[in-house]
Amino acid sequence: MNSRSTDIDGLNAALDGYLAALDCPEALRAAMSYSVGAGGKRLRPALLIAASGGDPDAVPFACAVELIHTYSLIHDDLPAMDDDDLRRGKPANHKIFGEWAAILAGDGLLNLAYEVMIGFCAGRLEPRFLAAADEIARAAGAGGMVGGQYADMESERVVADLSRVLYIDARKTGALITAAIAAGAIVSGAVGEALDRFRKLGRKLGLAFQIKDDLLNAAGDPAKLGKPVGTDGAAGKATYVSLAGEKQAAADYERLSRDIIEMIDFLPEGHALRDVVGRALFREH
Ligand code: GRG
Repeated sequence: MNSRSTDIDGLNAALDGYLAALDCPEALRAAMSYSVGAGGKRLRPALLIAASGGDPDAVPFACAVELIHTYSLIHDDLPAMDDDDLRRGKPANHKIFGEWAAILAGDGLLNLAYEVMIGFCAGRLEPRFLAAADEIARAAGAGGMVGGQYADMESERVVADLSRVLYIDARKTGALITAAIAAGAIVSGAVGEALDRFRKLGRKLGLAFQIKDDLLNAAGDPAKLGKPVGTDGAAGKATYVSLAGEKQAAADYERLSRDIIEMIDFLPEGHALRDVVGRALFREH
């Protein structure tokens, strides 16, 4: 077993433990556990743990980021939002449990993220842990992911140009990826300019991740992705790929990837973040 699977196994065990410890209706726990356990790349928690240098104190924050990410996917798939039937290769949460249960499962996961972070901080009272929780909370909220999703939903009524698409991508997708990297660095004690370097890396990686998502939606393998492709084009959705064109978007992605590889040069040889960033850039699903 390599260090990567050990990290992810530990993370999955911690997630299972938090879910099992909830004093809640069994059917709600089942709906929450269904989506957390449905697979997924665990990219954000892997980035967080790697950016911390593998600090075990990063695990609760890594779990919180994955819980927030999973809630956002459940809500995003609802008929009132993207109306998707498949997620992570399985039926979307509301397809199994129904709409109101899926809404509450998402709410439960979001709240659990804060219970995990605040519970951990309360037991330690160290400023770096509070700062990591603050980083994640702000990225997940109206100034970050929720605001980005709002602007994205609104785009059905507003003509979106590239600057609007970049605004949406930086918040809807980029904010949580940036916060994952920054929170990991904060746990490891990074402050000031050192922390800023991690944030800049997160912003670039967040944009690259979204462009790759758009490229995969345009021409990826549905079997590998676990969801249909071509949905953005069929819905006439404004994305980086639809506005810049597939060829230009692919070229921009190459350039961004090269910039990111240069940016991670500041990390010591063998630092785990190099590997996780590489995996994020060269993913096929
Ligand atoms: C509902 C508040 C709210 C926000 C939703 C995450 C999100 C915001 C929407 C998902 C729509 C989407 C497909 C965005 C593209 C980028 C993205 C976040 C893809 C999913 O992340 P992955 O590929 O998923 O890391 P896994 O399943 O591997 O964890």
